[in-house]
Amino acid sequence: MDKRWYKEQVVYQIYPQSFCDSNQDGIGDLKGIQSKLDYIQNLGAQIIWLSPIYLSPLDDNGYDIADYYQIHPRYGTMADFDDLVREIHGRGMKLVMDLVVNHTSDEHHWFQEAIKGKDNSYHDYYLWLDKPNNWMSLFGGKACEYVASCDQYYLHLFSKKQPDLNWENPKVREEIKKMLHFWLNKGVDGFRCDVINLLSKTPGLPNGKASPILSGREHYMNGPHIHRYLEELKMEVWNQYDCFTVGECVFLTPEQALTYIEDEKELNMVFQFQHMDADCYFVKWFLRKFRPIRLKKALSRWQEKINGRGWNSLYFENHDQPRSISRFGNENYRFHSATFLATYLFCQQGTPFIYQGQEIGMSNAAFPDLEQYQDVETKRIYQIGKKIFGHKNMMKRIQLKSRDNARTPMQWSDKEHAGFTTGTPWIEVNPNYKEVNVEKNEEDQDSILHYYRKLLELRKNHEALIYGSFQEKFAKDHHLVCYERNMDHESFMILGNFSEKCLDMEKKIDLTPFDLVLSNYKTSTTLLKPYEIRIYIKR
Ligand code: TEU
Ligand code: CA
Repeated sequence: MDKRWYKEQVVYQIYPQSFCDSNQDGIGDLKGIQSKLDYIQNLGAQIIWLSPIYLSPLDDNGYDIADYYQIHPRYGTMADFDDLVREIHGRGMKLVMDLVVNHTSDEHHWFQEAIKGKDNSYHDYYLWLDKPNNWMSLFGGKACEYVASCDQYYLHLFSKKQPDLNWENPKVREEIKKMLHFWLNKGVDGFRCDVINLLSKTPGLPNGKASPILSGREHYMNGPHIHRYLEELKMEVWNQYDCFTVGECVFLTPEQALTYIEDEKELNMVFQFQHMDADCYFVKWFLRKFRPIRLKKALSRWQEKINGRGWNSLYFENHDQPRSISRFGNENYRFHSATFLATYLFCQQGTPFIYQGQEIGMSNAAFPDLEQYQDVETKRIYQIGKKIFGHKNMMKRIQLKSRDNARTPMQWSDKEHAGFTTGTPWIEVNPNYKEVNVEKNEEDQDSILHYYRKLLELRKNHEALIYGSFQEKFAKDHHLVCYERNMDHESFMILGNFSEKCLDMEKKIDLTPFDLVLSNYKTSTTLLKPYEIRIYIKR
């Protein structure tokens, strides 16, 4: 197993517009981020990933890019960006940017040219159909849209303001490589590659199998030329830098993952989604009751399949997912379920990803009114879903699953708007900010934040927790979590109770050969209390 910095370090994801507002216009910005670098460093994270900050009409909060070379003025200037990179590197930290190249904004000048007519030189930068096909958008509804000036339809797997790029066109690939060099030469240390397994589409964009779950998906998930494109990026760009890549890959199995990450051949690691199905069927809006065993099974499968052949990413939260306490834990056990989840996940083999606010136990805002939501996906799904399920039922789904649950402002203090801004925040603050905030976490030695620091420090100081092998015990147990991390002469055991009921393990495990290293309860008996978790080391 090659030892690499991005395997040993911890990533902290920032959603820039919701992190910290330095000029009180209600929107987080680069100077705000700069003012919080101490905080991130003290947490024990060394890599910062920024969600998109490029020029954009913000239909999808920046995942719709209008110019890859410009910073959106609401976040600051290119000089602010260069400053931020310098500060980050000055601390020995790294910066990872979001790379969104499956699509651009419809306001990108390539697309503005492309719609002028079939003979325009940018026309085939995008994907066109003479007749619509049956593909469905990941945001709901049809995936193609008519353009009168061309008498054609363009493909958009996401919103109609996000036309898909034509990766078959070598000119598109040249443009992307040029842009990557631009950011890498500025000192950026890597990329989180948005929906990277969707780049390649079956030529001709034929109809797919009709399915309630995304008709057409067999024509663009891990499509025919995806590996050729990624090899090209790797050979012609990434290999020339000490650069880190994590590819977001929707609906990926571990077997498929290995085709991208075995021996890091194309990407260093992927974000997979299988453990995100622990409370839904395949598509997030089709709810089912959360069961810990489903989460356990999915995570363990990835550990076992990837172990020794590639490297995992470890995440429960990001800007697209509801908060993990509300979803997999229990808000009534905020401290214990938050620390349980962190320990259970981050002691596995892979790179830990923390999403802003996770380290202080932020939970779902679950806004009751549709008007409180800003997300394009939420609004679109509501329109489609209310015809089938009705208003009340749709609102229930949205409260549990809307991406805005993760996008409310970072809760810094109990001051107005949680200390995020003194202006009017672009989205409402979670009303629980008086209880749940950084300041309170700092003051309380027994807070979630302090626990995170101890946990990350422990991982940093023990190679077995980073590179050690993974062996699960009690795999079929619905509530007991137990696994070992072994390496050379060091061996750890993680033991926890994934439930609200006490769990007796006296007859299950002999703890005599172990020493306790870290735990989220003050006393340890043979009874595991609600969401109790312990890290043991073998003597
Ligand atoms: O998300 C890809 C994706 O398929 C889902 O996570 C999506 O956000 C949604 O939850 C499906 O129900 C990436 C970005 O992370 C997301 O923010 C963007 O909206 C999307 O790509 C398009 O760029
Ligand atoms: Ca601002």
